[in-house]
Amino acid sequence: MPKITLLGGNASPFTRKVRIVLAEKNIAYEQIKAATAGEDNPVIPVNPLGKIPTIIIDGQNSLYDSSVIAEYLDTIAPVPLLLPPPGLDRVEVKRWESLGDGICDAGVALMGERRRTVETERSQEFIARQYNKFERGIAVAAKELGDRQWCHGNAFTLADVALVTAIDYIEFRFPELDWRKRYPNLDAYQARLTKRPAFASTLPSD
Ligand SMILES: N[C@@H](CCC(=O)N[C@@H](CS)C(=O)NCC(=O)O)C(=O)O
Repeated sequence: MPKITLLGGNASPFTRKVRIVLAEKNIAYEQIKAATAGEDNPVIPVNPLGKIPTIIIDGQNSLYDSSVIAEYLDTIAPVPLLLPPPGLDRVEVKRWESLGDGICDAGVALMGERRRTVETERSQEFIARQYNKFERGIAVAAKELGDRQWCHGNAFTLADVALVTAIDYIEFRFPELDWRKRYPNLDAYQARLTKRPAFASTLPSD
C-alpha cells in the first residue's frame, strides 16, 4: 500500500469525505492540518489551487480534488467498493456525490462571506442564493432517499459518504437550517450511518 499523506483539517467537509473513505477502507495515513488562508498556504507547492483535501502519494505525486482522491482510493483498495464499475450505476452514484459536494460548496462559500470583517461588504443576495442551494439540495436528497437504506441501489457507496458529509457539515456550521426536524428520514438515515466507525470518528470539528 502506498504511503498516503492527507493535507486538510477536520472542519473541511471535502477533507472529511476523504477521511471517511480512508477509514472505511482501513488505509493508514498521515494527516497534516494545513491552513489554506494566507500567502504562505503550504498546499500550493503540491496543488496550484491551494485547496484541501490534497493527498501526497509516497512523498511524490499529489492528487486533488476529493472526488479524484476517492476514485484513486477505491482503485488501490477496492474493499468496500464505493464506486460501481463504469456504467449508469456509477453515473448515478457520482450524481449523488455532486449533490453532496454542491451543498458543501455552498456552505464553504457562505463561510467565506461570513468571515468578511466589513459587514457592508457582505452580499445578502449571494447569501440568500447559497441558502437556497441548501434548501433545494436537501429537499431533493430527502425526497430521493425516501425510506431507503442507501442513496443508490442496495449497497453503501460514495453517494452515502457524500450525502452524510454534506448534511453533517450543515448541522455543524448552519444549525439554524434544522434539517433533522424537517426531514425525519434524513435524521434516521444519518443516525444509522453515524454508527459506522468511519463516520463517528470523523465528525466535523474546529
Ligand atoms: N471540489 C473540491 C473543493 C475543495 C474545497 O473547496 N476546499 C476548501 C476547504 S473545505 C479550500 O481548500 N478552500 C481554500 C481555498 O479555496 O483557497 C474538492 O472536492 O476537494
